[in-house]
Amino acid sequence: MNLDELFGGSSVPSLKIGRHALKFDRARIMAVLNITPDSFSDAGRLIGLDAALTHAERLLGEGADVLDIGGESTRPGAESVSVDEEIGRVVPVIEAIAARFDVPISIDTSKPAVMRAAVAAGAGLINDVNALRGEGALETAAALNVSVCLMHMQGEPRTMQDAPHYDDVVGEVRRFLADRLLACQMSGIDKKRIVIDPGFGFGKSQAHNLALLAQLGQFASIEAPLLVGLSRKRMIGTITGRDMNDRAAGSAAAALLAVERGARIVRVHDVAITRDALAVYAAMRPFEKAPKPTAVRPKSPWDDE
Ligand code: PT1
Repeated sequence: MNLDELFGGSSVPSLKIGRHALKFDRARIMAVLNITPDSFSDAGRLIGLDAALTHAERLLGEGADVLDIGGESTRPGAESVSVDEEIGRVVPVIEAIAARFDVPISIDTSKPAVMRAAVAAGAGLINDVNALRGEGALETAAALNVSVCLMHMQGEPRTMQDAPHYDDVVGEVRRFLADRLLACQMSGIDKKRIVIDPGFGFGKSQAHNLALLAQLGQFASIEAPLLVGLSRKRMIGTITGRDMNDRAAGSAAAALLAVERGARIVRVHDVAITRDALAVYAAMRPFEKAPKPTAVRPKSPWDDE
């Protein structure tokens, strides 16, 4: 037995992101860096780049393990942007971050041309809310030889919250992710490079989101690291009654619940508070005994009729 084995080094799973390895000896924090007109961009782009770099530096100082850079909003009702616009937003930021910081970079996109440009600029993980279902996306990701995050979404961002419907949300999302995982492997993507995500808020009612969170353990049967994005979402606002910029505590609680149920990566805006919440969990973890038996499901105020 070598030192690595003694200390769990070689037995801990990890995810390759470019020249980095994201080690899952604890839950990892993916910090959101949105490059959209309502965030850092401006007509001239220079001030925008500077603001984005300042924010990236802050996220890293607070303990982010990965930066997820996105140039197109995918929140409910969002309109899509052109390929050129998206590349123009994200590539300068990725290049600048890759040049200045030693951090794994993820690109939040569904467009093959953006994937290529972002990877050339320094991204090592493709985070596609469309799970590589778009024209040419799967082939592009496979050819780029990078890691990928496959997310479940019912419908498309502009209309996905109109009337989400499932007979069995957990079963259907799990089946979808298992199918996409297989499709990726058949296209030549190494299974070790694939992450899955149930897609909180993407074509889901409050009850759907809560069922997914409560039963996140069901995704353990898919042998891929689980990523969740709950940060500042409407789901948290509905529970707490708080608006977007006042959801950090609720989001940290949700992230913690997800990690307790098996999530390996949490995609968040509020890195410092999330890191503290996860540190409490990591400190407690070694003292755990056998899992508690599951109680009868109590009634939730978010139950559908
Ligand atoms: C996510 C995610 C993402 N979320 C991954 N990528 C967004 N892998 C962008 C709301 O209900 O969960 N996983 N990229 C942001 N999208 C949303 C969706 C933001 C819903 C807000 C809501 O408020």
